[in-house]
Amino acid sequence: MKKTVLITGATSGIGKATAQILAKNNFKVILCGRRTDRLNELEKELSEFTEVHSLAFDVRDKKDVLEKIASLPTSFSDIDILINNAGNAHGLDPIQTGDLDDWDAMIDINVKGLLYVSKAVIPKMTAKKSGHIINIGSTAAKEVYPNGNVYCGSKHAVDAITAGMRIDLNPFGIRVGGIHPGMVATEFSEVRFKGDTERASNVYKGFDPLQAEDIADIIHFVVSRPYHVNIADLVVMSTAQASSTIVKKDS
Ligand code: NDP
Ligand code: 8X3
Repeated sequence: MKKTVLITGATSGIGKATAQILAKNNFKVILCGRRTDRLNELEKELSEFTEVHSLAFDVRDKKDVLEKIASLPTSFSDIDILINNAGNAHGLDPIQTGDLDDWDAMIDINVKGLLYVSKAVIPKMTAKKSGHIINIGSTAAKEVYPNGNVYCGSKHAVDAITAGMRIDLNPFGIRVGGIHPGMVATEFSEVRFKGDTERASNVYKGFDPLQAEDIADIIHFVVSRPYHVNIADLVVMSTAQASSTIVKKDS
């Protein structure tokens, strides 16, 4: 029987590539994001391969998150796999000049949004005593880099929450794991630099960065393991990257 997967942040980057690979490999997919035009387009594209349902919500709106997930039609309401992927960095400033709205966005989306979506999905998993939750962290969950302060803090929180979920959901036989990518060429830097496309594209110049499809491929591997295998924690970087700040670039 097909498994049902809910993916947040499916309108772009890692989430979109994950929806594409899973749809083509016998999973039913629930696509989440705010941009309805993109959700509609992707739903149309993937409906050729599988059953697809879209849910538009802002993960910061806890009432809407809970209502939208509760409103899923019966054929999609039994979620086997939750991929908490929605998130972004907002700004790259030293702590002394950081923007309060950027800080709110990162904590509210990357941390609280992940919790709201999980709160909406977990009860059915505990009731049936099975499920799989994958939280997308970052290398920023494992180390802190200059000016990364609050983004790194939000991702360290994701790492800690992932470990906490794994412990608390252990009696229910639910798999929980974190995947922590290094630099992936998506719209991530465009969001971080507020639409400054030149600054954003410079982030990925001079080396061969990870692509969204590389992470999606790994997510497909992780969710395809036999049920007794839980990939608990995975850090993935491009070969050119050794740490958040050490990247071998063409000279
Ligand atoms: P993208 O900017 O390409 O995608 C971000 C996704 O998150 C979009 O689909 C966006 O959808 C969704 N999103 C953002 N804010 C909200 C919100 N308030 N409510 C609902 N959805 C939201 O970036 P990536 O694909 O790179 O990022 C995906 C995840 O991977 C993030 O958690 C990021 O931190 C993490 N990551 C990224 C790395 C990278 O280098 N790119 C490296 C390590 C981790 P919409 O705008 O339609 O709502
Ligand atoms: C995204 C990668 O290096 O900007 O999490 O933290 S990085």
